[in-house]
Amino acid sequence: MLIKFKNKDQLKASDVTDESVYLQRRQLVKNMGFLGAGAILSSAIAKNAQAGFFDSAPAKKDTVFKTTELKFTTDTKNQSLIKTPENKIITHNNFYEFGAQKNQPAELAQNFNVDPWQLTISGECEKPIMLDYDDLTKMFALEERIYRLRCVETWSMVVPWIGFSLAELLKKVVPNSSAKYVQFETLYDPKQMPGQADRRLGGGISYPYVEGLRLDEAMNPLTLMSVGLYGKTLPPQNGAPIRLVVPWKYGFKSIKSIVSIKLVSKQPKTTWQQLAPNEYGFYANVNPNHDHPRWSQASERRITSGGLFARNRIETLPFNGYGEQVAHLYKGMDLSKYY
Ligand SMILES: Nc1nc2c(c(=O)[nH]1)N[C@H]1C(S)=C(S)[C@@H](COP(=O)(O)O)O[C@H]1N2
Ligand SMILES: [Mo]
Repeated sequence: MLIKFKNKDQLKASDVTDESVYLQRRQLVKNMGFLGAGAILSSAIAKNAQAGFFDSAPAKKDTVFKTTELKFTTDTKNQSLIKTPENKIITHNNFYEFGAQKNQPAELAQNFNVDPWQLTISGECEKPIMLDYDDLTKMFALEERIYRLRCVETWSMVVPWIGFSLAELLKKVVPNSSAKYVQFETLYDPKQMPGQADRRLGGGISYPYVEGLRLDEAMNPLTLMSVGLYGKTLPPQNGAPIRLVVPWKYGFKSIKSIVSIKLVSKQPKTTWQQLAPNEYGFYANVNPNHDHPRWSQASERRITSGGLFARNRIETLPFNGYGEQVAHLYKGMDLSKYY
């Protein structure tokens, strides 16, 4: 799937290079008759498989979902980041509702129906509201935010998200003085989400997927409600029609396909914390100095335009490089206790 740019001014040299190199490589592999060659893929998988997580190759089939172009203001601050090619962002996913392997969401989410959609914002607030599908992209001015995404499994990407600050949405409902945390919930619909109907496919998670933030984390200007990427509405595998993006935390905090946002007084339960509390905490701030019990978090593999065997090991940064904007939120806290 090629990127269609609305406006030539938005086309940067880095976009052209990344995308065309990747497409050329794919074409080359196709010509050589290698695409889908099990031997090559499975050795790559064996190399990358880590501690029960399956890091498989991009999906082989071209994607078929419908997206529409969005109007947004371009991110001028983060243009120096090298973006992960769109094709990798939309085929290498964690979305266990559509299968626990990296290539499954892109295949199994293609018929996911996101219109109509209802997102309720309720709980400890003065003016609870319900947004429908059109509100998600029309109620707020959309901006592009080019953010690093660091998965707890040690791979990372750079994604040009489109969206609006969660703070904008929360200001609309006017949180009251009892609101201390925000709880998020993904759609529960086993008819549409095969991982919710089949425990093995869904990685043994009890659904719906739930997440949470402290209110001050939720109000931080970096915290994004994303409705698109690479200039278009989100593909289903990336969390259509609306998902959270918290760039200084491990990827699992960035909950997808949200139907409920609730202001609450107590720290909410989160899916991964319930599954393995010694491995995944409530805070989950990216921290190279606090290892996962089963692997180091000191470095990461950045997914770029390179091939399956590309060596893109880089150092992981505290708060994923966003310390200047968010470290103050955790002043005086022992980050190895509140991991
Ligand atoms: N509902 C839901 N949200 C989810 C997940 C999931 O399995 N279900 N996976 C999380 C994890 S582990 C990561 S790394 C990111 C991946 O986002 P991406 O596929 O858009 O890169 O989504 C997060 N949000
Ligand atoms: Mo993740």
